[in-house]
Amino acid sequence: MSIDDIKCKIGTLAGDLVQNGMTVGLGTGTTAFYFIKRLMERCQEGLEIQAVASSTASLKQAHDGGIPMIDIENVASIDLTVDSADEIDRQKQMIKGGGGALLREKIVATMSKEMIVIVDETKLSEKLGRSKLPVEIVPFAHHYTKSSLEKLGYSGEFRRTAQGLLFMTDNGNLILDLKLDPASTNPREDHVRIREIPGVVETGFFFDLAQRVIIGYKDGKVQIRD
Ligand code: A5P
Repeated sequence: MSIDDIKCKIGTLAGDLVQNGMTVGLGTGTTAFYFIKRLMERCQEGLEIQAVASSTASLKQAHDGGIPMIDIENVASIDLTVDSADEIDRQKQMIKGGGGALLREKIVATMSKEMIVIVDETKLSEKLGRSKLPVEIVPFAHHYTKSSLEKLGYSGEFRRTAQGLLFMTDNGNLILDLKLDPASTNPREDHVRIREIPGVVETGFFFDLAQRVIIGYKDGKVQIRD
């Protein structure tokens, strides 16, 4: 099975778990795309839900596909959020933000009674740190923020668009992709140390948010970790 077929399979499966009346949080990325696609189909078949998006890209897909979208400012809590990850370990700790939506994704996940994470097997990790760690940083004095992180031993590059411009998040911030070393990475400690720098808004480490994890394998099998 191709990775794209796996993403479609687990996204569809997660879409089938949504129930009438729910307020649903929509993740971002190439896997969440298939979850949103399935919800679009189900809404056309009569499913009644309302949804909030974790990015302008997901908002556009869902809105264009006929999913009733509501303003997050009018939501007290979300019943179920489905999103993917760049890396996830056995304790369900994650690195997210490969698509640059980590801040909104974390807020939406935090507002949710349940978060289901859908990943293909390539995202499974024994020890986080294989992927770069996206860190959202305010544009003001971003070079100084980067050098402050370097002094703490965290180095990386600002993300750029295909045209070579600085990538800007939906919140008007920048993404610094930090290179980690799995051997020396201590996610909770690193998260706190990085967050202490004033220009840092949020890191791509996600702790204690994922409840169920749906894993799709190349041989077509699907595993659910509760
Ligand atoms: C978006 O900012 C990310 O957190 C994504 O959820 C993560 O990068 C996984 O994306 P894919 O499903 O595209 O691999």
